Amino acid sequence: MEILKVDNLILISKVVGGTVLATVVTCLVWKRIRKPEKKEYPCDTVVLHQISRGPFAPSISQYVMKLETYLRFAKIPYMNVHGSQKSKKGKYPWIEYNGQELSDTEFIIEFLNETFKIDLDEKFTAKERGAARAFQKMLEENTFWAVTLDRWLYDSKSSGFRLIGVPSWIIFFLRRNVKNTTYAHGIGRHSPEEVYHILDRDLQSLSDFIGTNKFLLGDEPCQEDCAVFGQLSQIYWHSFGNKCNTYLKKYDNLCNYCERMKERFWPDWEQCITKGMTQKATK
Ligand SMILES: N[C@@H](CCC(=O)N[C@@H](CS)C(=O)NCC(=O)O)C(=O)O
Repeated sequence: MEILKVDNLILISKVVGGTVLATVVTCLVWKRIRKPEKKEYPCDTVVLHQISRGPFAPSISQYVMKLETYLRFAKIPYMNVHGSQKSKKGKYPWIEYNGQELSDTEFIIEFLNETFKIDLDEKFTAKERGAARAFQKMLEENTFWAVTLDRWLYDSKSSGFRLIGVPSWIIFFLRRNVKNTTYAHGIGRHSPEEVYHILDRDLQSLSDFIGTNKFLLGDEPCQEDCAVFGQLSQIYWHSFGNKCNTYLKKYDNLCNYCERMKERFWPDWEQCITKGMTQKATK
């Protein structure tokens, strides 16, 4: 009799366990194969997918700032879609154009230049273009990581995360992700003092190069200014009380550059920010 009871219990737990497992597997497979509903967007308009507007600049993402500034500079018709959906490569921003999805700001800009027959650098020499690209890449591939560490990891109060409303338990995982990524990159193995030294050297060389120019290469902006502005905008407006801002403030010409780029391409800046999360951005 007792043996029968135990047998029944084993059978019941096997059935329940199997059902739960099957449900979980079905949900996971469904999630993977299910295609998100395709939305209809206007023809010949770039749909720029980005996260919500930022507190003191239109985005907290360097690359969103870069791409949206480029779209404005190139006068390409675009509309914003704010949300948390990342590109197929797991990053943002990304775009849709007449149904085609593209990710990575460099590939996107190349595609748009070709599609709209645009060359924002046509009046510059090959040597100037080369220098502009080198500075862009220094900022995007090196300075960016110092700023990432300053903003998301060195600040023990996580002021940036808290200001934009990230829940505490998510902050833990995000900080861990920054730690792992920067360690893999290499910069995360340095001490904070060394990282700030790297940041300062980059900013100093950019400041020396720009000198009295209004923009990166002279009195008129070039395509690479969009990326340079994207990176500097985060140090200038989104340092969240941390240290990297104090390094930028040492260089008057870089601060004036930020203000100049804002004036030139973002006349609607005030409508595109949340003023420290105190209001909804209207644009
Ligand atoms: N090379 C990429 C970089 C984009 C990028 O790193 N985006 C960040 C936001 S600033 C991102 O998606 N981070 C989320 C993640 O890596 O999971 C581009 O130019 O688009």
